[in-house]
Amino acid sequence: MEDLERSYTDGIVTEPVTRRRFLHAAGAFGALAGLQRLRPAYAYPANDLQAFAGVEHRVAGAASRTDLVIDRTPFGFGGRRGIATTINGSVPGPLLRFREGERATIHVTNRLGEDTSIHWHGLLVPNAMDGVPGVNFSGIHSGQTFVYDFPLRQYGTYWYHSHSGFQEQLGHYGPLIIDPIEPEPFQYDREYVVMLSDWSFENPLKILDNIKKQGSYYNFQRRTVGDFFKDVDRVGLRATIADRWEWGKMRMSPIDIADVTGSTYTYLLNGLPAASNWTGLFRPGERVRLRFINAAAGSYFDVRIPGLEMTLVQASGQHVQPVTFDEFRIEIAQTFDVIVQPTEDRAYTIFAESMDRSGHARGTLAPRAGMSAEVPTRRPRPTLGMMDMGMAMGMGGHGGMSMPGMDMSAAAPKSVAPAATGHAGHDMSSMPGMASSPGSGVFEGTLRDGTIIRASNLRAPGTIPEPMMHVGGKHGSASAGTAMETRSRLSEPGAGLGEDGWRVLVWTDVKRLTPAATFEAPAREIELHLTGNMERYMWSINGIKYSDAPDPIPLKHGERIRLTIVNDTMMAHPMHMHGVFMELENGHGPECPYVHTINVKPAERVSLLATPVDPGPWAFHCHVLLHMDLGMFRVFQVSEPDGTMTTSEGAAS
Ligand SMILES: [Cu+2]
Repeated sequence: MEDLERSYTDGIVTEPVTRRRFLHAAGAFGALAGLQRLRPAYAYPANDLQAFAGVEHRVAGAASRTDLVIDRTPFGFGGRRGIATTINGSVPGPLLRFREGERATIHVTNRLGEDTSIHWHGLLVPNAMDGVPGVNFSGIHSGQTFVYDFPLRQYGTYWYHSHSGFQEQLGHYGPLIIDPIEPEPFQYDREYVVMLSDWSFENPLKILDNIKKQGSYYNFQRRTVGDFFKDVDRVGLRATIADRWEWGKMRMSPIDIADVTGSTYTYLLNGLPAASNWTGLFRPGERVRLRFINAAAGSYFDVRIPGLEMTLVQASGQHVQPVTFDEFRIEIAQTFDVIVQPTEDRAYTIFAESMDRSGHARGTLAPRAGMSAEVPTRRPRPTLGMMDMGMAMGMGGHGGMSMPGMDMSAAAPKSVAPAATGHAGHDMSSMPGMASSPGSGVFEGTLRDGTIIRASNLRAPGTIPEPMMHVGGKHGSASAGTAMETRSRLSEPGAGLGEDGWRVLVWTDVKRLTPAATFEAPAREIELHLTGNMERYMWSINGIKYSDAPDPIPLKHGERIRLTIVNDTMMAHPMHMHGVFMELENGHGPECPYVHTINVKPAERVSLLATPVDPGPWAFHCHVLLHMDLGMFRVFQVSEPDGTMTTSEGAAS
């Protein structure tokens, strides 16, 4: 990926400053004023209830020209400053607000001194407008203005971000809302965008360098001898030793929850660190819509608002049947719209812990500005179990110490090795063909990049994939610790969640509001394996990183496909498909929800249905920025209606 070549020269400036020096600098350098200026309107702590009622936050008007300028701007907090990659001078960028059915015309001017781009995450746009350099266009060169112009074919909460280098990590992201033509099936009195992200004063290149040298560089929370004896007390010596031995063999650690952590990240809510306490105002009894967006480069957040239950009304921007819970994990690049109804005349904390518990973002809902509520203490770091290694079928749970080596034959489907087909790279001829197992299709072959294709699938559309054994095919040296068994984990809240006695949102709870009128079975199944090696910090798909992948994966215009994503690693990967909504097969048939991004847990097998119609090459990748950068990325090429393949090339003006 050419645009991901390292092009940073100045990057981030980190300079610890004393208070005196900081105040001195503030006069000359404008640091304090800069901080104020950096914040977009919707991120200001509220002091006027009226000003925060709904659509006043609109920056871009529908059907009118929107201008965005990408530049570098000083950014900082807590006495530290750096240089952010900003959109119209702010982090996050301005809220873009349009109306469904209208047209967006957005002029993007690049003042960075290096190429940039904007991708409209989750929007169904013509291929040339999708904004991925090297896939859809050549990028926006410095000094140039590129005009994005596309019809708005959907409603909902989305966001936008750079697809160039590490600009997204440096602040190049913002929220995007498309108001629906039809009235929404739920009511609310006011609304706020709650955009979560992660910021580091370290240059992203330095972060990558550190982590490549040592996979656990940012993981200071290593297990100790004390932990060992605690585990012995809990599960016994034999199980503890067996567990440690298995982890060692996998060259993984059970605390590899996140590869970049709060030891370098500061977690932000609407561009503000926890101490700044972003505040959204309400009048007691009002229904408040919170549009949560996870714009982090590498962090999942577990979100709760103690004292308030939340009702999900949209996921990935699309209406869902209301489901009520106390906590949710927001996947990287996902959006969840929830409604809360605070009735008391008091403040409530919006608490967003990072998944690995190394830090948190925080904001407040309050009847008056300047109020705050108790901020919960972070829970202990979760540990992965053998299930996350694909080793403990039907045993144990999260954070548990399941004994490996159990008999897997009872539940394992019989595998039938297919005839070996043309396949470069690693040997997949012993991959389970599964022709005889229920719920899977007839093996058709593997593409040169290792993607498995099956025809005439037998499993009913919308059903959950069955557990599968991973036989042979370890995806080469770029992959370590290939999961032995993969299965659906959509009903699980995820590592570190679900043990606090409160309700946690899981994907099997989510159903689309209106069932699909037609819900056809897929004609073909395409199976991709997420692969990697944490110790060497290599990430790939089917054991092949993007730069070595031979061809795009071909899709036919209008064909119904099942995309099966198998996570053979022990880290979670939020996978994002450009250009098409996917229907997550979570057991609800025609009520399966639409998603643009789906998290795939360790050792999980997730399947989605899709009917791509917009021709051209579309990116498909992990939304952990470093994983994408290092090769967990593919291109799907959708044919023209007449079956021909064309490459779309946008041109900078
Ligand atoms: Cu990933």
